[in-house]
Amino acid sequence: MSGIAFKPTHDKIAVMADIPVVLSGIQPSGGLHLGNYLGALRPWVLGQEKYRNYFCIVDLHAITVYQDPKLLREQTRQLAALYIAAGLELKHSTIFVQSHVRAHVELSWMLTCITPMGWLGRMTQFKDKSGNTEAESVQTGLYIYPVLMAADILAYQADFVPVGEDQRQHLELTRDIATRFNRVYGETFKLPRPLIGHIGAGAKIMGLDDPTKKMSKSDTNPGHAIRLLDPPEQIKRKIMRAQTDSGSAVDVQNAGPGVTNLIEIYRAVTGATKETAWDSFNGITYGALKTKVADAVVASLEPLQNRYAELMMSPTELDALLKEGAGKASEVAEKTAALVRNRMGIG
Ligand code: ATP
Ligand code: LTN
Repeated sequence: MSGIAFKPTHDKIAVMADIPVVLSGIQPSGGLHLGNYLGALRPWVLGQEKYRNYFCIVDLHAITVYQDPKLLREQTRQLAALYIAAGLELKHSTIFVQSHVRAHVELSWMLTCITPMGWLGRMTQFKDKSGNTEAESVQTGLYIYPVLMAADILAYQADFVPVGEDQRQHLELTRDIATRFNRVYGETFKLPRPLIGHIGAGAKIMGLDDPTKKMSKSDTNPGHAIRLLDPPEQIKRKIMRAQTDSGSAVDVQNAGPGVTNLIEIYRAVTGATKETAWDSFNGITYGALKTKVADAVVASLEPLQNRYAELMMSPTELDALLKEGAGKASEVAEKTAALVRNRMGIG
């Protein structure tokens, strides 16, 4: 292993006040899928030069549902490698693990104290994840999860938060919490704005097995999601089995959710314009469409997969860069926590 991948260091990030700040995160709760890549990771990479970026691995969010401790540790490091393999560069982006920066938890508690329960009960992700579980036994962490997310964002006074469509409601809540804090304790937080569907993003990629449901990490059906580290043959097999509409050829005027999802995936991975992609597929068989989509997905993931394999050969260096990232992030988050303590009369 040459170590070349680690040459840039966080030190080179330009700390200039006039550059907008971006923060986002992904949970190390399982194998990342194409939706995570197209909705979040790739737009982060494509936009990174324009912003001062903080990208965290949100392990404290992951434990809102049970995670095997050993696996969680492994997945955390794997996600760091994926961030870099996808093209995040340490000269533009600070990469760190959420739990390494203690200020997130402290801020989260302080913000919990001004957040009404009614706001949290309305979150659709909470309703989906708590599902049919009796209120008596739903873990409280799942319920207050969005306040921790607000703390992640507000700790860095982020201007923008690039996420997939499913996170829009959490972003609105973050703005509500910040607004309430500012009103009660005086102007403290910037109001962050979501960046959804920007720079070639696929803001909502649907499941291959059921194109009416968003592609999701925690779905256990093997035909549901294209995982970023799936071998090419597996990706092809999954796409060839993807659910399409009735009929056998693409009719762009009447495309159903399955065909639409496949064409949108193609568009997102190739960067083709809407017109070009849709026009070029009109009238072709579903089999031919799937072959083209599968080839495009495999080609777009190949560099990431190669780089990931290389990075995972150097776990010590990965850990070192996460430590360095946490140091940089802490400097900023601690300042915000100190300001909030001061505003609230603590310490
Ligand atoms: P889980 O199923 O465990 O809730 P997830 O697949 O929703 O996981 P997250 O870690 O919650 O993944 O999300 C990471 C990022 O990926 C977020 O910005 C989220 O909006 C985005 N994302 C998740 N699923 C999709 C999707 N199907 N299409 C586009 N973006 C997505
Ligand atoms: N809630 C998000 C993950 C997340 C996040 C964040 C995203 C936690 N903290 C801060 C953006 C900014 C999710 O479930 N995808």
